[in-house]
Amino acid sequence: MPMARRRAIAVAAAVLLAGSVAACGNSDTGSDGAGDDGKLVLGFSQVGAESGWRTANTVSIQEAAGEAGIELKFDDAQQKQENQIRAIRNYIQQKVDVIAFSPVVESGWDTVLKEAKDAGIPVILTDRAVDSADKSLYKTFLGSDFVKEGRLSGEWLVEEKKAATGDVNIVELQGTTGSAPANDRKKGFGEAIAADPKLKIIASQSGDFTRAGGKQVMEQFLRAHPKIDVLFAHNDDMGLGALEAITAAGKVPGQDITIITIDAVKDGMQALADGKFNFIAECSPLLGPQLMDLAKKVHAGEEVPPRIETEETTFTQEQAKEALPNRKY
Ligand code: GYE
Repeated sequence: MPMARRRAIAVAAAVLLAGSVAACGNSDTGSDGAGDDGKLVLGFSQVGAESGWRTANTVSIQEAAGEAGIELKFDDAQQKQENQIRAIRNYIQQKVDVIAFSPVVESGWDTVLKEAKDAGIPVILTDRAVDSADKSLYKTFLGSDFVKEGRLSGEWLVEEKKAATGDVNIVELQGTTGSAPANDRKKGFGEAIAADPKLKIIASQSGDFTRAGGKQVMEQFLRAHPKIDVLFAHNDDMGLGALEAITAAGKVPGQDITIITIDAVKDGMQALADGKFNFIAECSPLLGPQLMDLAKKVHAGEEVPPRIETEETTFTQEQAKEALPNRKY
């Protein structure tokens, strides 16, 4: 494992540890929710530590809380909805000032969100959406437009394969089943490639947003399908895992198989600059500063827009080479 990555993991582990200690150790916040020193207390439930994106997102939130003078209670749900519900209930019991969370899947949140609302604690959704019909259950949703990321990926492919003759066989590595980014990226990509009937998704399966998942599912795809022209992976990490499977199968990634991913974290950008990936749609994990700003506003009872979208771009191999030296995550 490269040194930089090892260091990033060590930092993330330290951050997570510090966060969980804070989460257990601070139940004496008093009835007004303010911390011992009068700071705004934000209870945050993170999805997990499944990807480079998630690590960067956690660091962004931890750092921004410190800079904003907000006391952060942090919980890592290890990609399990039941853990997130438990963390949110703990935060309600502790009477934190504001709750924020990145919902692992879209469905099944109404009950716990209603509990927070009844307790008078404002909730902010960050990164991923919920499908609750009652929009009054949360104040705002801060995050990317995942449908657009999928669509931009598909549009690039349509252009790239314009001159190809015969069927273009695509395999798709989906993110966590039932998660907003998996549902939306699939939708956007599917809609865009419908413009060209020779572009065909011949297999589509979840790799759970992890490298190990991407590798394992890609191995299955390669065994089952002799002709794979394109891989669309819902995040960089699954694409990076798939690279190992593709190389092991004696194929050249980026040449024999065109690879499109989403996120644009450093390792993904490096693979793109090296010619192993062909295109990345960016998804920014740096949501911390905006989240802290929103927490202060909703705590002060200020109106906030119901939806705040992250600004993002896309990268080709040439653009990745240029952008890489200044990439923060
Ligand atoms: O793309 C993936 C992560 O929710 C946008 O979750 C996030 C996604 C991101 O595991 O790498």
